[in-house]
Amino acid sequence: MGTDLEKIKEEGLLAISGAQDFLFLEEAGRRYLGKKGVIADFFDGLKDLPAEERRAAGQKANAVKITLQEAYDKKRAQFTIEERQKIGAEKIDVTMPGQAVESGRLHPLTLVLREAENIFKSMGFEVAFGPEVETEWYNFDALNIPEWHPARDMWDTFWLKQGNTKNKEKILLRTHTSPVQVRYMEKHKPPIRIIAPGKVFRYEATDASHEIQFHQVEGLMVDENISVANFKAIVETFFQRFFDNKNIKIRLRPSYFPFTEPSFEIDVSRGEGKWLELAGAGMVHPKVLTAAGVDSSKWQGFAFGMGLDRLAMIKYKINDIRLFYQNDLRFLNQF
Ligand code: YSA
Repeated sequence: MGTDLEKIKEEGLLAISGAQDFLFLEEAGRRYLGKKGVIADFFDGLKDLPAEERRAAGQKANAVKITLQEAYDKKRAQFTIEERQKIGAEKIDVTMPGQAVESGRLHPLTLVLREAENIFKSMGFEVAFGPEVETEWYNFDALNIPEWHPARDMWDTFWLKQGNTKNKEKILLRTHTSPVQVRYMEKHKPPIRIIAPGKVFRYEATDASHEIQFHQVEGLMVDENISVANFKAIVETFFQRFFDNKNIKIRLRPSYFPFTEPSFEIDVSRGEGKWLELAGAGMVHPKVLTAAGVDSSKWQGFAFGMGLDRLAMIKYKINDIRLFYQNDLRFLNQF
């Protein structure tokens, strides 16, 4: 029995490795590994063996079957698909419907950001960027929020372990895009007209309109003789164009930010009586201009920080900000 198996193995391997084309290989496969092939025959014959020999013979036959199968699979992979098709082993039915290729699309927040950028660019604004990991100086102190200032509580902060920053400065995930104002003014002389979009982070509880990571678009305009009237005109023009909807209502509420005087909050409503706070804004505080090296007796400006996610919520009538970050294709495919 053992000798028979050795012979089967040798002959089988020879037939498989020597197959010149796919047809020969298929034939060898059928002869040795098929349902009525040599190995199957051998298994059939096991019942005639004495019980004490049956088990060992079965194990050996299994090992031979595995060896032949591996040799067969390896050889089969060497033949190209075309060769297999030629002999009809694999048919392609050209009338079958193809597999649909899902096309990618832009995230709703990207769409909204691009639209906002285009509107501001058309009004002469440039786009500026700043780092997401910020120093305490730019995020707070330079914006007239020293360490002892209670207004720091308005921005629950993710503080980071000090790295290799110069002077061992304290670092954090920026809580707003306002530090870009200071960074930009340090390097550019007025007149200035920029927007600065980007991610911001706050260590606070999430709900339908609050996330711990969201996006803001900062705006800054510095020139001679800039007033609240300029600010109102720019912001109103932006919203009218962005929403392209005459029913959108905007209201300015007096507010407080240490880096603006006076300060406002901008709320937007679709007209159902519900208001959503969209932005903080105001006239840039002279101390901020001075901290950034700008002569505040000559230049004035306004600035705002708009919640991009909330802008998208109003535009697309989305009632929960968290949907933007769950990567649920049923949601994302709607845009
Ligand atoms: C104010 C005056 C300036 O001269 C310049 C900018 C500012 C805005 C200020 N830096 C700021 O961050 N104000 S804010 O805390 O009120 O946030 C601005 C906007 O971000 C909000 O109106 C809201 O639309 C959005 N926002 C705030 N917290 C949020 C949020 N969006 C989603 N999730 C949160 N947790």
